[in-house]
Amino acid sequence: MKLYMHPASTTSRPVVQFITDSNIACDMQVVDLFSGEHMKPAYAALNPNKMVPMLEDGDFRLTESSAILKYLADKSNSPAYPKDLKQRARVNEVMDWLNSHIYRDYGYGLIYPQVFPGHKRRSDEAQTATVAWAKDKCKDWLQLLNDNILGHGKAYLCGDQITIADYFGYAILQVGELIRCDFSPYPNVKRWMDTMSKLPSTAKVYEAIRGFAEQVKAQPFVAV
Ligand SMILES: N[C@@H](CCC(=O)N[C@@H](CS)C(=O)NCC(=O)O)C(=O)O
Repeated sequence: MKLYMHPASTTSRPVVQFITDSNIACDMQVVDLFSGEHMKPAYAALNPNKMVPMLEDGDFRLTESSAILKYLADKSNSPAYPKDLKQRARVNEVMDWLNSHIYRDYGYGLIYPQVFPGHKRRSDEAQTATVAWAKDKCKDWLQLLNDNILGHGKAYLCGDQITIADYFGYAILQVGELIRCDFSPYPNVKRWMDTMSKLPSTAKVYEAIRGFAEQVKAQPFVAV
């Protein structure tokens, strides 16, 4: 198998980390997002979305980090994607929640417009309004994550065992390091983030994004 990825890509990181932790045999093919390799015909022919990650397993190609995680977990018979119907449904539920609720406001509303020029809104007014609106929404999502998903002393998002939802969720929440988000008002979120950050694979997989956070550490940002 081959994973087309980039170390600075939020959605590549959970897949790379899961592959690493699960000892899955998979080559890593860096697609250089910074030089626009993903927009060029060679890669666009493989993935018309022109994005990473993309998994190639023989002549089968799969996009969408959430779907790739599920495929790899099933293929490797991983306990991180339980077979029990209800436990599996819970993992799917949390991954959908992360992807469709918090990531939309946190990544695309709060963080990326402040950090990536291509996401910046066209006027100062639109930029300020986008970021302020997203910040309010993120506070609600983080409170829900803290009280509901991670409440009742749960070690991980779906219970006492790590699942692919944790790999996915950590990648999404960790991007907040770029704008120096502070999770201390959400102690369950902070505890879970600390647990995930201490996985042996985290340092290497998150090296590039932490290097980027270092580069922008003097810039003022609106954060939660
Ligand atoms: N929903 C997709 C999102 C993929 C995505 O946004 N990839 C970004 C990197 S994190 C990308 O390739 N961006 C290139 C671009 O937008 O030009 C997934 O979860 O895999």
